Amino acid sequence: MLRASRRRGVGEQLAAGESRRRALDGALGTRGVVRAAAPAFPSRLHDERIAAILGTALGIAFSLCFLTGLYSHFAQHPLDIGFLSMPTSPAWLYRVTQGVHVAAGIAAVPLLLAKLWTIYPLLFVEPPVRSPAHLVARLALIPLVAGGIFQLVSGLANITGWYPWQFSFPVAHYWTAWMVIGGLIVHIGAVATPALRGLGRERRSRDEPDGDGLSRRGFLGVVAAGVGAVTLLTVGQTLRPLRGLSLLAPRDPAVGPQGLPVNKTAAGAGVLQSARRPDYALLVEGDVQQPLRLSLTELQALPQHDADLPIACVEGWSAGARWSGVRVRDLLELAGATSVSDVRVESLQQGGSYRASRLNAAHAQHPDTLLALRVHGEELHIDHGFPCRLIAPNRPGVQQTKWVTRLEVRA
Ligand SMILES: Nc1nc2c(c(=O)[nH]1)N[C@H]1C(S)=C(S)[C@@H](COP(=O)(O)O)O[C@H]1N2
Ligand SMILES: [Mo]
Repeated sequence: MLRASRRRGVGEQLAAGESRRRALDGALGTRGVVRAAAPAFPSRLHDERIAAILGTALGIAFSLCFLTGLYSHFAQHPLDIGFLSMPTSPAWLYRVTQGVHVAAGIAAVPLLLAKLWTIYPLLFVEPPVRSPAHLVARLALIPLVAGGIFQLVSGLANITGWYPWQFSFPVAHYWTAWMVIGGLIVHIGAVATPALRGLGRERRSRDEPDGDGLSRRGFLGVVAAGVGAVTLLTVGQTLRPLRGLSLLAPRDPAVGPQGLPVNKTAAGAGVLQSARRPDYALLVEGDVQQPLRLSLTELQALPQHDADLPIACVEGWSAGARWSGVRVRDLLELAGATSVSDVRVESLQQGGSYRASRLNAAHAQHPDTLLALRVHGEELHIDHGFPCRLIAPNRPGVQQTKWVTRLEVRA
């Protein structure tokens, strides 16, 4: 389908080869370099303009992934220096940034495949290295391409809950992101000139002699349709109105007990028994004047407040809900915590990375930061954190700790 040669005379083919060679010469700053390689790659789609358009789209997708990913990283590993500490509003911020992160990563898959196909003839340029600058540009492709493929493959595996590897996904995903972005910056420096030329060049499709296979515009159309399709078929996991279309998404935001997805179940966390024990108690301890030990009945007797807040998982799904329960700040006040720099929130769950989380001062004092006892007017399902779970504005799902049993206050 992508083959440009037809039953043509030898002379014609040579002539066509000659013009394609010129086109490839221009592609990506390889002027004069691909001469030897060009005739082996006859498709007119190995083209500077296509490479530039796909490269721009991919650069945007990777940059969105990087920035939203950094935000997610620092939301989970806060620096807490002045303005860098995580804000409590807007409450939906993390939901949007992480939705964009995963959607941009998914959209990058067809873009990357198309881009690699467009430029792969450049792997065979002669000589392979022309100058020190060219060597650096080519070496930068290793972190960019290998790292980019790793990010997309491991990210997709992560959102589908598939962990076939031994390494820690967040750590590997974070450090590889820096490699990719480093490679991307060098790459942009190396290809800026030909890319701008490619983008600025007039569309030549009209004077192009008729060939077989896809036109440039047709090829870009197929790629755009692919990007649109994977986006529409997955983004419903966070954009509720598109839920019905969301055939490829790993999560349906409305499927689960009480109409909410569950990430870790009570059975998976090993709390089926401990969460239902009649002697369950919530402890409020640490830098407080009056440590508290509250039974579930006592928690239920405290003033209850509502908050409409989303669960926004790092995996890119999110779902809004109406929670009600006790304000964390009321508990802090009750315990006589006069100054609070942070609060460690601990679960009944014994092991696992997400058995505890931390509230910064702003989150701890926010009126919507609740130890929720109910959702949508019902007692919490055990998989959603019964007897009580943390819910607070603008936090990654991993920090909305379930089956909470202890708050440790630090002054
Ligand atoms: N104790 C505990 N709390 C936890 C988790 C966990 O593994 N253990 N998973 C978190 C994650 S990753 C998410 S996305 C939310 C999901 O909440 P839900 O299962 O009620 O939808 O719970 C969070 N709370
Ligand atoms: Mo999550």
